[in-house]
Amino acid sequence: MEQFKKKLQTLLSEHEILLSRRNIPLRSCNGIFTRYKYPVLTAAHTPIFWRYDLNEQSNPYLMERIGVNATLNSGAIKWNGKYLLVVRVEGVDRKSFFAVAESPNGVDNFRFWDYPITMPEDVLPATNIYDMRLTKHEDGWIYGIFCAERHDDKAPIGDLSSAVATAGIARTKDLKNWERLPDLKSKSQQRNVVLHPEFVNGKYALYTRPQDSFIQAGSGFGIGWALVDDMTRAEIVEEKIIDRRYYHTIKEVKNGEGPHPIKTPYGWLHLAHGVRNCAAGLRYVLYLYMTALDDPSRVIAEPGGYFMAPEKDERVGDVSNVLFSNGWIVDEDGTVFIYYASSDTRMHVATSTVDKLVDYCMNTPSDGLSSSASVETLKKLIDKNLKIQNGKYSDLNKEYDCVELENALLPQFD
Ligand code: M1P
Repeated sequence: MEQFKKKLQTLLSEHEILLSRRNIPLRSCNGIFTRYKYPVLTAAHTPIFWRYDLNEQSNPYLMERIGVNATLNSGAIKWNGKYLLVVRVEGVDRKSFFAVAESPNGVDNFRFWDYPITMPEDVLPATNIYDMRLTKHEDGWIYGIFCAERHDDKAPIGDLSSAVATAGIARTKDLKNWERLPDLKSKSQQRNVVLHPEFVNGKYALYTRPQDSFIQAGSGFGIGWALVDDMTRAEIVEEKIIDRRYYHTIKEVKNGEGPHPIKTPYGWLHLAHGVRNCAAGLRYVLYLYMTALDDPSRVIAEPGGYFMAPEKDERVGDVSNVLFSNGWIVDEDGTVFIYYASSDTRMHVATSTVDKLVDYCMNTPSDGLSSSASVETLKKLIDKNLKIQNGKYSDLNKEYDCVELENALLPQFD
């Protein structure tokens, strides 16, 4: 009895230390965003009372009964002054479900609500649901659009891997009680479907990702756009591609919209993921683009290359070399909290501001789609900079004691 209680005390204390740990901003390497030292959520952050049976009679060894494998791809929303993530929690049984975790400041102290979300089924129950995008729409509802995955019953007998992806749709007013609406009707499979927060020409607007099969985007060619009359029976009748994929780019194999775009005075700011193939497998990175305020389907800025890519520990996990984001929050003061998962395993935050991200989009050269174009772009910046550096800043390097500077900076790279 005493031993059980002691063990439980240790478990609870260690968990509390993890949950209440302060996060530490790391020195920004590129001036665009700030990463943080610790992930904001890992499998170990899930409540002890989800994983252990706390009854000494039925669990005398105090062993874990329901294991959690990962906490990843989370939708995000600011709600009653708190930073909320609708987390994709993946059990050791490979099933994902949604659960809300809440933080007072957006960068640490995330705690799960007591119960996961009970998501009602569509007419055809799904085997797995994941990657919710949250949209507080101007119609007054908060919508959650997510991937609903089912076995492909047309697959040859014995093929238990082929699946079909559709966009599941649900809505809520309190993030606790969810009304399930029929899955999005579409000619192709769909994943990474996101609802735009405003009506466009009096209709609901969806960012889509048509795909040839469960994995391959193929002839889909990129992030799509479709207008829908009614979210209670959403159907894609016409779909156009607004953010195309190109050969030998970071989004050559596939791409997908992240969270819904942020409205700025200069246009809609979008966060997306791009995928390319290499000898090590698929590599997922994050990129930004902007579209016009009067037409959110018209691209107005397309900075070349990635905005964020996996670094250090982020590179390794269940599906290595992956950054994926489907949630961000913008504060009244313009701070942007970017929530991203690394390698399908854990959740992180990075912070920036709307102004910086817009500046990044507007002033980062676009991808010229060839090595020679990249060199020409680079030469232009070098020409401009050498004039400045050799002019009014010609004495800069000499003014610093390099050893002293290095010593001052080193601890921050920890
Ligand atoms: O494993 C990486 C990601 O793979 C898929 O992304 P996409 O929809 O672009 O193919 C998704 O299963 C996503 O959940 C996962 O993180």
